[in-house]
Amino acid sequence: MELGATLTQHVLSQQRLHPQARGEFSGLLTQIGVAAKIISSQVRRAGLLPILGASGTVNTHGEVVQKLDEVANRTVIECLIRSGHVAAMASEEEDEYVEVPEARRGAYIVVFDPLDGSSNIDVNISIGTIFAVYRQASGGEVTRRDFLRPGREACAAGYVIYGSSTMFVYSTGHGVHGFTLDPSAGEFFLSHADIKIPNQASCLSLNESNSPYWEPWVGRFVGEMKARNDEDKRRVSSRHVGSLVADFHRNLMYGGVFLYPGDRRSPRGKLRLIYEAAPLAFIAAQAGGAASDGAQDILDIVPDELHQRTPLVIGNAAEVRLAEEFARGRGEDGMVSATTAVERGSA
Ligand code: P6P
Repeated sequence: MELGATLTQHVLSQQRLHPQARGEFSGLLTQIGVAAKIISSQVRRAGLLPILGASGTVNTHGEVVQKLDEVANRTVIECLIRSGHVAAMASEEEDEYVEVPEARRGAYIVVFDPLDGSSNIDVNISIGTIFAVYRQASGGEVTRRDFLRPGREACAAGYVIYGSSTMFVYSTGHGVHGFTLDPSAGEFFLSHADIKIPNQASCLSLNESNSPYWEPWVGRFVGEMKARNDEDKRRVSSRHVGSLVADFHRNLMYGGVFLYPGDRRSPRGKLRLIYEAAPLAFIAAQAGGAASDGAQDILDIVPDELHQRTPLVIGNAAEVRLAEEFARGRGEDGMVSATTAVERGSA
């Protein structure tokens, strides 16, 4: 059996699709792959190394930082700096963006969550790295505006899932391609070319223990999805890992919709726009799916702060659009829901 192209070979082949490319972009993506391999080796041994468990410190969001978060964060930062193609980067684990020293500075901006789902580290549940790449907007000094960009402006996005195998999934705007790590070769090999989300949304993925806090439309949407299961066939299953990358990847491969809506406890939801929702929205769109905050496409949202949260509905386009219909208060009863009306001040 012929092995698929390696990640580096594939990235170089994609370079031909970008006439202006001079190899910098390819070099940068390859270095993100190197970071993924290093993190994967640490994740695979986490139970054996004294890095399991919390480091005792808390990050900018008041969340206990797991040691593996710190290791993954440092790994990505170092690989990006050494690539020589990055001007600055923003990480979930860094209060402010990190500028690359002048001598090693390149033309790209990278945003990333080094290890999402870290609360699952100690119980051996799949976790992931999420990233997006932008060309620096301003030619001169790096400013916050280089990061406050709509996801539609990204030139690449992707994620790594450390699951039963380690997969690197990315897009440069020409389809979504998945690579599986062969640890014995130390290489990612193309295993899932041109991924498209299946037409049928067979998975419904959200944390239903939040239902006491939901706006009414969320309950109606969930009810609509479950009502598709009738006597002759169960069409929708509830699947929720509680690790965004794992939930997203399963839905991408099997068809499904993931929601983390805003609610009474957290009106803007829990997930981060710049380095979680937007990169996955880029992938979803390239795979024939969609992503929304309930009112607008995630890729069109212009962030106003680095660690901004956003409600998220992501997966099959039809179900994302249906969720938007419910959020606008035109669910099954066609009436504007009380909450929505109050929220919009039209009550
Ligand atoms: P909850 C993991 O901590 C994470 O950031 C995402 O990976 C996941 O989707 C979400 O939080 C789970 O949050 O409130 O359901 O535990």
